[in-house]
Amino acid sequence: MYVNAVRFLDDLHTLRSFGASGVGKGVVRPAYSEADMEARVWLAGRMRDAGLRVEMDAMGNLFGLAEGPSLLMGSHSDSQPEGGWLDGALGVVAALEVARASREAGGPAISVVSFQDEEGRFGVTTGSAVWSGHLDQTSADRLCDHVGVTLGEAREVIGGLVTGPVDPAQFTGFVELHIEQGPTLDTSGEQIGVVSDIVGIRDMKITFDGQQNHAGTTPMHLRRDAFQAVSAFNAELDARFRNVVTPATVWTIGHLSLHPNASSIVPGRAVFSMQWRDGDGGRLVRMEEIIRALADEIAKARGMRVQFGQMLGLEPVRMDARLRALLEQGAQAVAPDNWRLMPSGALHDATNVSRLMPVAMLFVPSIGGISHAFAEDTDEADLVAGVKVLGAAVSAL
Ligand code: HGY
Ligand code: MN
Ligand code: MN
Repeated sequence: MYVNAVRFLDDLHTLRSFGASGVGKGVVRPAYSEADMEARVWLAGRMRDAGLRVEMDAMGNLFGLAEGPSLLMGSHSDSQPEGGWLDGALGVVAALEVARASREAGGPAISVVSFQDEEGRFGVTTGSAVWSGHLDQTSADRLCDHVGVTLGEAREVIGGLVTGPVDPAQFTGFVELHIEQGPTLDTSGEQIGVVSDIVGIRDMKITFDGQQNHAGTTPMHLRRDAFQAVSAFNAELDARFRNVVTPATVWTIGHLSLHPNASSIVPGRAVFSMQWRDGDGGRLVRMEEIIRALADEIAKARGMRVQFGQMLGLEPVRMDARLRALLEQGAQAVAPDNWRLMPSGALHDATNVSRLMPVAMLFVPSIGGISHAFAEDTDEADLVAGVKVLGAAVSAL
């Protein structure tokens, strides 16, 4: 099979033009934004050019389908509010190239997917969560982004493009190429990572309600300042986790909104995102207990109310042994003794898809280990190597 590196890189750079941030190679292409929808329309055209039948489900997951049973490949083309050009996009465009190359070589049938809202404007990997049955459409539609728009409202923009549900039974498996998004391969100098497992995740909003008041006249000892509660919670959390977490466990408060967010007002309400990830589902549960107990304790001590939002999450998953072995053989052929087996600390659509069929994943290095930032990048030789490994694996099917 001949993987066309020029055609692949050309498509990848064209996809970057949708929502280009103007800062480095970054993109701003959140789910259902104008840039995201324009990118999906362009991708649909490239799928048709590749001889694939285009379908879009009600979530906006975009499929390019081969005839008959096929191997599904792809990832997502939505981005974080500030995202890199490769997170998700690489896997989608690589899948497109492998589908074309395999067809030209008379190889196995390959279908392509770009899932919607992998980056969780509304939750955690929302598009593939609904497609896989992990989340029902009605519950998904009620999820809100950080400014109060519901998914149900946001997905109205896809109206005319929807063709209907896409039956997973036609796919024999799913393979996703992605950038590593961490420092492991860049530090070791290895070109390819074959994924062993994907970590599990929990994500919920926490709200402290105190008392909004005047910032000049309210004595410090009488304040019920919601930001002070968040600050105390954050300062204490690491110590409470100490005997539970490992060096591989991560936790993040990435979004905080204060009400009414004004210099001269003691904030009465603080809403923040609490997210934690680990490869051990039991540890995720213990961390949740600690989080809830600490937030309750802080609210009580400060005369506040605490509310916990809907718990979103995915369990850790193991990659399929057979598909993984094919990727390992491909890695050894393309980058002899210059690849490794490794877990994924980032979440991926493959986690949801593993409910439906065997899945496997492949990584290429991220320069400086940077991702979810405009500065995200990968050497083009490494990007092409990743596509070649996919090509080799498909040839060996
Ligand atoms: O956050 C994640 O791991 C993924 O990029 N959505
Ligand atoms: Mn991604
Ligand atoms: Mn991402």
